Amino acid sequence: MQALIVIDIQNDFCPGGALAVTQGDAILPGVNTLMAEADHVILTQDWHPAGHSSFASTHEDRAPFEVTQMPYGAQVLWPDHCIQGSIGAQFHTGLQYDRAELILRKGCNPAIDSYSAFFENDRTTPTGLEGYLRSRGIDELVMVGLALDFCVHFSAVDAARLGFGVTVREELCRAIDLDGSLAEARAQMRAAGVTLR
Ligand code: VGL
Ligand code: ZN
Repeated sequence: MQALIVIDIQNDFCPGGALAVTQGDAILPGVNTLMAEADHVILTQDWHPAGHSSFASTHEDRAPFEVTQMPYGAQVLWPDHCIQGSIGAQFHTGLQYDRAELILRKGCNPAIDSYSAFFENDRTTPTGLEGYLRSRGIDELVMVGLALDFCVHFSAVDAARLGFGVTVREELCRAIDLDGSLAEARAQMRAAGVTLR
């Protein structure tokens, strides 16, 4: 059984948003078509408390897009984005997601970021999505959304490692591309057995 996972198509990741991904909104028509056709649709929503540890503004003398060391490893520091309840955290108004069966919110723990829909950035704390999918007999995943080199990348690699069949539809994703992060993401997805098409 297959499910479509639509990752973080929220105002803050679209043009005009706090962490805008170039052409992030250009994927909307194609994603809407895929959602209309999919057997099962799951959405993820980046959902941070104010003052989240992944925000540069939370740390003294730190600028957005710098990398810092957290107890769980390296972490990019981001502009404040997707704050719980804010307009920026809402899904883009052009996203037609009535058919979504599950909306998974992630990044809620103030101390740990969560790019992946499966694990927080310590790579061990589960979100519960694996159990949800397995208990519903879903073993094949198609992923689309934002950003290809962060949340789509980590979700795809984790899903493949957990044994799901994973296809990332690259033309229905857009990337941040920070210091070669897109090339790195592609290499790691391929190495994990993710199908890119
Ligand atoms: C994301 C950076 C920070 C994403 C989320 O959705 O790719 N990127 N938070
Ligand atoms: Zn975030």
